[in-house]
Amino acid sequence: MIDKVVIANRGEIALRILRACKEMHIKTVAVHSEVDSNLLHVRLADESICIGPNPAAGSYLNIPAILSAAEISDASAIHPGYGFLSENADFAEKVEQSGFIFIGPHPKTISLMGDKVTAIKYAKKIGIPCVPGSGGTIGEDNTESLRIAREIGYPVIIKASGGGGGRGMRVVHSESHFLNALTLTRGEAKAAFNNDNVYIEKYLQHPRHIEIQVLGDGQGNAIFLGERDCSTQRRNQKIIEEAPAPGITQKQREEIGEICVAACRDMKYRGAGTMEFLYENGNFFFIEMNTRIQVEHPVTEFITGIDLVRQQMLIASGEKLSLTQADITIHGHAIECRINAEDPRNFMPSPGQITYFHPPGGPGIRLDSHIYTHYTVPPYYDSLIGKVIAYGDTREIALSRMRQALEETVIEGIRTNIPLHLDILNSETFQHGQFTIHYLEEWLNR
Ligand code: MV4
Repeated sequence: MIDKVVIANRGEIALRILRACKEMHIKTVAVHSEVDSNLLHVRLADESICIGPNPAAGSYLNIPAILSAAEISDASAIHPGYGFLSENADFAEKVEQSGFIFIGPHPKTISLMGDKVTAIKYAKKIGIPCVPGSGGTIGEDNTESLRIAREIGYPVIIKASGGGGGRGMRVVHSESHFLNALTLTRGEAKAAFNNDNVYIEKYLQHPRHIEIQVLGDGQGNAIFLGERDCSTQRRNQKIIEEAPAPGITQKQREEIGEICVAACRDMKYRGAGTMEFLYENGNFFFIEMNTRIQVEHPVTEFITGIDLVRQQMLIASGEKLSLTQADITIHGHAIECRINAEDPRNFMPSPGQITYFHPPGGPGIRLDSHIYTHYTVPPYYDSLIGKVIAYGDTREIALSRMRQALEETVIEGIRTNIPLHLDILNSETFQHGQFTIHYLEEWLNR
């Protein structure tokens, strides 16, 4: 069993990982930037090491500094959390070459899924339903590219193979705009990802974003833990997620889940992962796979009763999956609201000192947050300061508990998006679970 873990992250997820380690009697090493010495998990960790200055490039993305910290503290494993180095294959490889366990998939799996074209090619080969499209990189021959786009049928979307998560994409509504859009997307892809490979898909106009949670042990055993609906987003930043996805039947869940599991068995997937789909008119279309623990993992933990971070640790220790698919049953409904330090009207970041904090509580409420009274939210990182997760037997009860939890929460000194969440929860479209990925932006425009 792993005996000491370096937590190579910050904020709420670093605290989440620390709590799992404590529960499992695993020692913890917090590595942090200068400003982050006051983070809750840094205070609670067995050891802490300042690895660099505040900009992430010098600290949370500083591979040599993190490896040195692991060496100095004689740790056995490194947990990357989400964001930062969590899906960096080069980092994972260096972690393993330095003799540590990377708590995540094999570096080759990260590379395979990190390149969207290789991920889609793999998905197609194994029988995962994909969006109709080029199925591969578009070449330099414009006549041929125009032919492919026409065959797919407009509107199409041009995506960068090195992108993902909404970066490096452009929608094209008619042939007259196609070649210009292709040139622009290629140029941006080259600049942002140093990779000008692009591919084309049919643009789905009203999809929902539904993702399947999987666990694999790297030895060919795998299970799925239901789905999450993450459609409520603005500019590719999710703000509310829920599980199960409203309207998805047990039959649909099992069908898509078993396809995902077959893929995980085939690639000997190791760790926690998520297959992302667009869902439209009753059909699932694979778009990408995330090879990390995700921000929204608690909704899945609520409806399955499985601790996903604990499972990550067990798998990384080399244990076979002790869970079988028969152990996974879905009970009730869970909703997560991401609490951001930002202005609820114009979405500007709102860092600064929290002068007073009162957390929510009560039946079915979970708070994953590192904040406390007098904590100062630094301006250097993303604005997520916590997540309120509400559970209930039904979606209505979960929603009602969420509303009450948000009303109980007091955060003074900075602005938060709690008022926005309350407005969304009170909207009829949200209450009926009848939303697409465009719902929030359209609602904000009105
Ligand atoms: C799409 C799409 C429509 N059709 N692909 C954006 C994030 C990245 N993961 C994929 N994205 C999209 N791909 C096709 N063929 C619409 C989006 C999209 C989106 C997807 C999920 C969640 C939010 C989104 C917001 C805007 C666009």
